[in-house]
Amino acid sequence: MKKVAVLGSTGSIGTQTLDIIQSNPERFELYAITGYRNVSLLISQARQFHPEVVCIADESLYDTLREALADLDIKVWCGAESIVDLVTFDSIDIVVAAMVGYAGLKPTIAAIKAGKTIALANKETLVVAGDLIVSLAAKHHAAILPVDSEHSAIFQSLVGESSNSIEKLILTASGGPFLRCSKEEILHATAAQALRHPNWEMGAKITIDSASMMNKGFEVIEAKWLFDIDVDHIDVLIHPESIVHSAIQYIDGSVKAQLGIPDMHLPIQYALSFPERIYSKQPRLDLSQVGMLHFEKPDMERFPNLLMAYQASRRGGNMPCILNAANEVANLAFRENKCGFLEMSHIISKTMDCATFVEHPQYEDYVQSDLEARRIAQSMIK
Ligand code: MN3
Repeated sequence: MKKVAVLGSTGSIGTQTLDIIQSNPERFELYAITGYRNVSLLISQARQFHPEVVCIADESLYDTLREALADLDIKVWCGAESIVDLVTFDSIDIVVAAMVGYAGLKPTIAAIKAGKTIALANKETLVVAGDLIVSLAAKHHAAILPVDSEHSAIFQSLVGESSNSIEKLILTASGGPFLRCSKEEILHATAAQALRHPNWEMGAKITIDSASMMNKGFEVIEAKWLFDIDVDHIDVLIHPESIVHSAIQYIDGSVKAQLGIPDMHLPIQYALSFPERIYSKQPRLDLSQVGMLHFEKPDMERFPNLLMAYQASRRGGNMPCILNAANEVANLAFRENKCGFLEMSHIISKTMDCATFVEHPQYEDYVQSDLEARRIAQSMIK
């Protein structure tokens, strides 16, 4: 029996993780859940699963949560610091890190230091501080298992192989809703259009990142740290059907890929059950129904965020942290109709130019860089 803590249980990955736990009660026990401010969903999850601990990040909702669960024997906590404490509980085996953005960094570090296995959905953690995370994980013998579908595909394609036989990684990308749009059309894209992802149902922040290709840029950086491979050996390939979830090209020319329907249940479940594969009741991929699969190179001119992610990673140091902070500010501003679609790229690029570069950042440098980059990016928004 694996005891699981789900950080971000009310989000898209979080709710699907709970589905899997519910379908496999003989294997997994939900030990703790945390949410940002969706208190009603957090309450119903707590009543359904009876975890040991429930924590809400937004402290103003603490009383609502506590009163709603008063008749149950559940510890009710609040605040970001409580999430950091919660992940270190002795009983927890796996921490599913499914919070959105930079907020996931601190609790993930705490879980790694406590030697927990991390099922990592929060890619921003590796974008912001990949070197720190990887070195801490090695020091504390904490395994980091990918939940992101592309990285899960690579992880699954690596089974039985040695990492020194990899020639390159091929990360697939759906291309998002603007794949066939002209630069002019992208210029005038609205948040409502950007939120209509063709294949994947996800939260709002990542859906905008997918439309702008920043998500894929982040995934390149995520792959670099997870699989210890230089970004110049990571290719992005547009694949509109989202059936081939990613691939590895080996030194003998062989390409191994993992395929499936676009659904996060499988990668989440694989991270939870690893090294075992367990039965899933999700629908099966029927290639005869799919018929054709298409692939093409990405257009970095129409989608400059992808190029910026490569540049940030090559520069190294705190540059990916700056990239992420500026993107979080621009992404939110776009969703609130405070900046245009391509303006997001402009804000990120300017912030990367202006923020203080630190070549060998420590944890505190990341905290400072994040704050500084947010200030710079915010100053460019009306
Ligand atoms: Mn992905």
